[in-house]
This record gives sequence, C-alpha cells and structure tokens, in this order.
Amino acid sequence: MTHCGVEQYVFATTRDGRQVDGFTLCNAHGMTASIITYGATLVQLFVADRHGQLADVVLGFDRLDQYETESPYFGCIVGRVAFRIAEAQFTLDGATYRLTRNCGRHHLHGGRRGLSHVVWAAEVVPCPDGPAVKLRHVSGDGDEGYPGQLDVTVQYTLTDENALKIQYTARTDKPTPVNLTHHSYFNLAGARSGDILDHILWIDADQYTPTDEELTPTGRIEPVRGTPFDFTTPTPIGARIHQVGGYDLSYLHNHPHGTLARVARLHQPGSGRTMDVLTTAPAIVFYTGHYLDGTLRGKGGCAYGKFAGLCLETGHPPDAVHHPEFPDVILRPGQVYRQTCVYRFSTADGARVPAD
Ligand code: FUC
Repeated sequence: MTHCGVEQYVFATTRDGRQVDGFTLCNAHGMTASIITYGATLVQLFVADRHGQLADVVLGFDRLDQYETESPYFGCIVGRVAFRIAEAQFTLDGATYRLTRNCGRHHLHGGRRGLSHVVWAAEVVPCPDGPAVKLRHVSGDGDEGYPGQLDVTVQYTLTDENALKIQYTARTDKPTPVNLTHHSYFNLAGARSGDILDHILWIDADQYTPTDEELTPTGRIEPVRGTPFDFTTPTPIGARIHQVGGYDLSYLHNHPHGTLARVARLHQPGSGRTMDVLTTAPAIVFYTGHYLDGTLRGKGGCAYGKFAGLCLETGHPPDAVHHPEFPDVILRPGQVYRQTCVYRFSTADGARVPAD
C-alpha cells in the first residue's frame, strides 16, 4: 500500500460459509495493522525497527480455518469475560449462572466461541486520530451461560504516533460480568524470529494476584518485591524465567484506573523496537506463550515454539466475579462499559524506566 488510510478486502470464508473481511490500516510512517472480522482479530502488525525496516510483530496464521480450529487466541478480542472463571459458575444478585467448561472444570476466555470465534460486523469509521475500523457483535442472552444480551463494539485506530488504539464499549439488558481484552502474541524481533526471552520488560506494578496450580486466583493481592514477578526495573524476560517455568499472571498496576496510563514497556534490543502499553483498566496479564510447542504452523509455514510470542493483556484481573476485593466487573442495564488499550511503538530506550 502506498497511501495512508484503510484498505478493505475479503480475507476468506468460514467453514460454515460466512464471508470474513479484512481491513488494513496504514499510517503516514508506513506502519500497518490488519484486522479481520473473525474474532475482531489483528492478523498482521508491521512496525519499523531502528533502521526503518518493517517487520510483522504479531503471531498468526495464513488460513482462516486455522483461526477457527487451532488458534491459542492469536490476536483476537477475548470475552465476554477474559481469563479463567473458577468452576465455570458465578452468583449474581442471588442467581447462579453456569458457564461453558472449556478449560478442565473452569471457564476460559468467554467459552468455546465467546467473542473470539464469531464473525463480527465491521465498518470503516471517520476518526480524527487516524484510519479506523469499528467492529460490533451482539452476544445473545444465555450465550455461553452468561445472562443478558450484550452489545459489544471494538474500534481499532492506527495513529500517526505509531499507536494501535483499541477502544471497547459494551451495553447489556441484564446485569452481567464483562471483561474484554486483546490477545496478540508479540515478538518485537519479528514474528518469525525465535523466542522472546531477550525482550526487556518493565511493568509499572507493585502488586500481583497469585494463583493456584490451575491458574485461578487465590484472591490474595501480594507485593511483587523479592519475587521473580518483579518487573518494576526493566529486566530481560529470560533472566529469571527458569525459576517460574513461564509467566502467566495478572498485575494490578500503580495507576488509578479510568484514565489512560502507561503501565508497561517492552523492548527488543536487536531491532530497537519498543512497545508501550497504555490502559484505562486496572490490570495487565503477562503470558509468555509457553504452551506453544512447535506444532502450530503459523504465517509463512513458521513453527511457533515455546516462548515464540508474549501477551500483555489489559483488563480486569482474572476471576473477579469470585473476589470482591478485586475491581468490580459487573455491567448493569443503562451503564456503558468503556475501556481503552493502546500499544504504542517507537525505538525508545527500553533499558531504563521511562522518564516521560
Ligand atoms: C493467556 C493465559 C492463559 C491461557 C491463554 C491462551 O491469557 O493467561 O493461561 O493460556 O492465554
């Protein structure tokens, strides 16, 4: 593409015959983001390195059927409630709701189809910040066990500041939990470049929410200080990973939620690429892609091995429906769920705590 704006194309057809469109957003610096209507999924993100060389920094597939059948949530929007809900049930206003069990006896990432395995409607929308596409999906009352009809929109905007902005809204006709996130696996060296252990990570969070062996939170909120989970000083991801096997945990960051704040910075020394993560939500989940085992064939036939990409997923902490001490995730009729997440790219120094 030689101009900035939005290019719309037909991506593929689902196994049940539904057309899936793609939208490529391009900014003034040649950065591009491609989003498909299946799962509102980011399938490509081309970002410049310190020499201006573009590389695709997100893991994904060439074929739609792979997104339908084997994707470990590559690049999609996850909901209605991201992360695990213990025992796949919760009680709200005196009624108990049973959800799809798709992770042992637990519920994961909104269930079997959720928001990630459905075709969304999409339109190009005018936006002063840059080219934008807005996707919408209405999840019916009872979908995956959740109460209420939930009307969700997600807008992706690519700004001339090299930021991919993701804005969520949701409205409901019955009280229901909502926690939406974006599930890209990033590798700032380029998605075909091996593992992410050399990436330097800073997470502006003094606290995290420990989990049990099945990755459901215990409900405690603990300091990261003195643990291998402490990224308050920029640290290579590989430095302490042998102590934990892989990172898969939720942080409560140090900023008030409701206003957009930078909560993390990821930097890859070889390419010079840096990604800042900003959010209005209270938590960020860090997952190092250690369930990848080389069997998935990604874009260009590339085998994605352990640690091939990492996720920095903003939202509310996992399993908040069971932990009143965590920020509340219940949306009620008349309220509007609104969150923003920004992944902003540069070649800024990643070895120091950002000063600005
Ligand atoms: C992340 C992790 C989960 C799960 C999923 C595919 O959200 O927190 O544990 O593996 O991705």
